Amino acid sequence: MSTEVQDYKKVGDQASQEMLAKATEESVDTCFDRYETQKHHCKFGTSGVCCKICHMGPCRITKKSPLGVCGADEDTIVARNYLREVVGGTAAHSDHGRHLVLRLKKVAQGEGNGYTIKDEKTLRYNANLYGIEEEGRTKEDVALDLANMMLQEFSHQEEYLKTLTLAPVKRQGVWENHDLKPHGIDRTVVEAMHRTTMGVDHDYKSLLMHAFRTSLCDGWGGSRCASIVSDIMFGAPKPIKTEANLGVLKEETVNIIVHGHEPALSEMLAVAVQAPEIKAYAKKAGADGITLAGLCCTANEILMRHGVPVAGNFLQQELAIITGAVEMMVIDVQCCMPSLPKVAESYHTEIISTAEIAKTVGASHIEFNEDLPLESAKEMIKRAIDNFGKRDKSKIEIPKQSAQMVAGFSVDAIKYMLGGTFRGSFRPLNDAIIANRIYGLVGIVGCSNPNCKLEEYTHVLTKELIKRNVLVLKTGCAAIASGKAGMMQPEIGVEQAGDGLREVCETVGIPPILHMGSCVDNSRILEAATEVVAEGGLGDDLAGLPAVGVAPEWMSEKAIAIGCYFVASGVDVVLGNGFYTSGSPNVEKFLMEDTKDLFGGSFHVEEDPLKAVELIMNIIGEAREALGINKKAERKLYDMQDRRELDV
Ligand code: SF4
Ligand code: MSK
Repeated sequence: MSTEVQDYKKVGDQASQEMLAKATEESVDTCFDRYETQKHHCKFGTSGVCCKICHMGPCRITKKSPLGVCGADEDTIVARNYLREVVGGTAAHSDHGRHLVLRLKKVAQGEGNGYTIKDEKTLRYNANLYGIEEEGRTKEDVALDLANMMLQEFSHQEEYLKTLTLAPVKRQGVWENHDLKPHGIDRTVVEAMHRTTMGVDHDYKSLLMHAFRTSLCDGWGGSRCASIVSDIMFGAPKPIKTEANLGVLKEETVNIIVHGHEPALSEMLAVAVQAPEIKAYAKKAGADGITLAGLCCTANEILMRHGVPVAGNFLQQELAIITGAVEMMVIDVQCCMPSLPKVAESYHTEIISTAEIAKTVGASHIEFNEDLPLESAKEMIKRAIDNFGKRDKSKIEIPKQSAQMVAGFSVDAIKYMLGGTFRGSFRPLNDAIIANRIYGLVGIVGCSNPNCKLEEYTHVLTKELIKRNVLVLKTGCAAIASGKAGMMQPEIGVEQAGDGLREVCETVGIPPILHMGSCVDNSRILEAATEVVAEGGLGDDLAGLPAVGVAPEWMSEKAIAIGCYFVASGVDVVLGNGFYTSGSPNVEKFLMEDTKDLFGGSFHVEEDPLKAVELIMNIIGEAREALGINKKAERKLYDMQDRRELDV
């Protein structure tokens, strides 16, 4: 183990600091140690000029050797590598979406085996959006048509992605004009891999345009399908209270952690832990109940629908095991470190992998029985309970820290908060933006990364933005970071918000930081922005809205795909750390500048959170100026008449 990791302050929250100190004492390696041994990164890799696409290479571009064996220059190599990263992210989100759509199809065919259509209203609303006849038809018939339509989103060979038609008309025109509309998701991804293989597409602009085309398959395709179908089968999220940080684990209970991204199994686990026979089984084992908690985006999925507490985000997955109090960690897909079984060796924790496509050496692989999902979930919980007696009590140390939070702001929930059941609408939000009570909207999304002081950027940015009357929308691990820091307790958030934002939040009863879900739920942010445009008064396109996306501490290819679909949708995106593209000034110029002319939004890199705040305020200020709403905030406080009009 590296001896260099002594500065636990590198990790923002105290719970993580305590667990890192414990890990050192117990000689357990974590990603923070491994980062120290890996941090002298290869410059060819970080600048994107290393190519190993064919076996004449690997080729690395330098001043002395400016071309690969085949003649590829730095622009081609950097753009090819970039496109392949976007493909990785798009494929991950979309495959997640596909599994859910296939499950919805089974439910519709009467083979749900415990899964049902929980939210008929959401089903019918979305069927309508996609032009599927729903009136007078059973929910199963409607669901079958919707599932089949969504499956075609993957398989279309000649037609374009249907979901694109949900974007503002002007945006659709931009995509049309730039030939950016993707065909089916599978076709687009396969084509991307073809374009980037040896000897095919060598024009960096053409490669990058396909990166943006591919990303649209993610944000408007696979991710959107995932969010819609999850809402139909598990219920559209509504504001719900829960708690976050390692302190949600309990010494006296059996602790089970679900980790990854797909909600299907964790939904069943959330149901199964409530079963009387399971509770009795835990009692018999000497436990005072069962604590089910989440990590990463599986956590976001079940916290938004069941209030299941969050043990932590991406970089706390190993630290959770180090508490010595986790009986079982159930992993599915994405962001689950292969190191987990190695960490678990020092404790009694069993790591269970559950997805056919995601096996981990050292984990027990128990494929989730789709025919008997509830039984399967109960068996898994019983196995965790059996593990309770194997704890080494001398190794148990659970940090005390946990903070209350409110999550679950789907677009529907926001509409409801703004206007009530019968008048649900974004009008009050648009009016507040026009009146400069709310200066703008910022989506803060993405991961945590040991390459920076954990979560500091996210916290500084969030605090400064709400102070300046910016309404913050959050997803993924960035959302969990704010939850752990207590900023998602509405009272605390409101206290820290600027006057205008506070006034709106207090009037309509929303917090200034809205937890909108998991990584795939970034599609909800696009949906919310589309609602703002449709409501009127703030332009006719997503480009030009006083809105910005930020990925402060991103690490995953998925974050690159997300950034690309925001930019292709016309929204500026600020990154806390840059891409592996510095080896090609042309590629960087295309991503950071040319895209502004093409799409209306572009990437910006700013490593200093306070400078990022200034940058974001300037981008929003320019948008407000162009919209003609850059006037001073109306300082009028709401009177009773206003309140009645906003009655929620
Ligand atoms: Fe080298 Fe060209 Fe092969 Fe890449 S594709 S490894 S640059 S020869
Ligand atoms: S889990 S992709 S670390 S946000 Fe969605 Fe967190 Fe990033 Fe994974």
